[in-house]
Amino acid sequence: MPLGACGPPRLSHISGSRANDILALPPRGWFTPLMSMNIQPLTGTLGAEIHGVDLTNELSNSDFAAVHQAFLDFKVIVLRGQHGMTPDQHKAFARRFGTLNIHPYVKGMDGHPELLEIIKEKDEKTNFGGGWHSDMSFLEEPALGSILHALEVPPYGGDTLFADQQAAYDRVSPGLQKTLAGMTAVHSASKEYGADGYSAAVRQSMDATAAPDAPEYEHPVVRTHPETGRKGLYVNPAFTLRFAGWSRKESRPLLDYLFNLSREERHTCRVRWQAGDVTMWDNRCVWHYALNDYHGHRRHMRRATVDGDRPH
Ligand SMILES: O=C(O)CCC(=O)C(=O)O
Ligand SMILES: [Fe+2]
Repeated sequence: MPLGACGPPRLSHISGSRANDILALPPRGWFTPLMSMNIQPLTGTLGAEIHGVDLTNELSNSDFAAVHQAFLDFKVIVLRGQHGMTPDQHKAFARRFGTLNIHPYVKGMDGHPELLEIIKEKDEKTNFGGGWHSDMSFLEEPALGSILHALEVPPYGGDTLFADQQAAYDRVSPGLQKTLAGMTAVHSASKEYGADGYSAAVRQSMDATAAPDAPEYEHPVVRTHPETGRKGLYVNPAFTLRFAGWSRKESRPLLDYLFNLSREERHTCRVRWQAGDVTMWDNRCVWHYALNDYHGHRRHMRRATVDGDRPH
């Protein structure tokens, strides 16, 4: 099991008598933090709950290394019960992964422009993120990850779905993999944030600007993860308009084929939220989808978005 830096499997790289010495006499301050963190996979493919982490305190370097490794291994990590985590603590945790993004089209929280308040009021019908996507793929340097904190959740519904794009890529035939390897696709916010776009429609409770003329950027259709080296599909229905050099009409059948593969149930997981929970996902290799099945109830989440690099 890819437990990375967490718990006893980490010792597997230490061989022979040295491993025995360490197991016999664990030095304090090394053993305790690792053993207090427990990782529970959510499915066979994707996602894990991490227990024993308190984000209202600054993480030690070793705890952060363990969380970071779990993030790379599981791509979606859920840290339950982070009650009372303040906006500053939220940003401080996010900054351990990189610099923070300020969304170009959605206004941030008062006093904290790096945090998005994702709110659906009782009387609203549209939600934010209610379709499969990878955050900010419409930027030249799309987001590395997003960290969502649940402040108020409906009594039922409002789950978030995730789909593993590296597992999807692994299901593509060698012949099509070869074709895709040389292709790039055009991404833009113009559809989602255009006049008729879904994200533009949530402007009632979230201050979003329409962006029909948003710039277009090309990204490889197959992205190599900059930290793990694994390949994954990197196109999504919300922001990918067409393949570079192809018309929209020509692109449609192959994009639809890939999108169907990308959302196959076998490599998805689902996070059922409780107030206080924090979930972080890796936008470089995961899609997500916020379900909109709780009309008549309020849901309030807060997101920090970590900047990423240019896909290659
Ligand atoms: O509200 C959610 O569950 C996720 C919304 C979303 O797409 C996002 O925060 O990036
Ligand atoms: Fe999103």
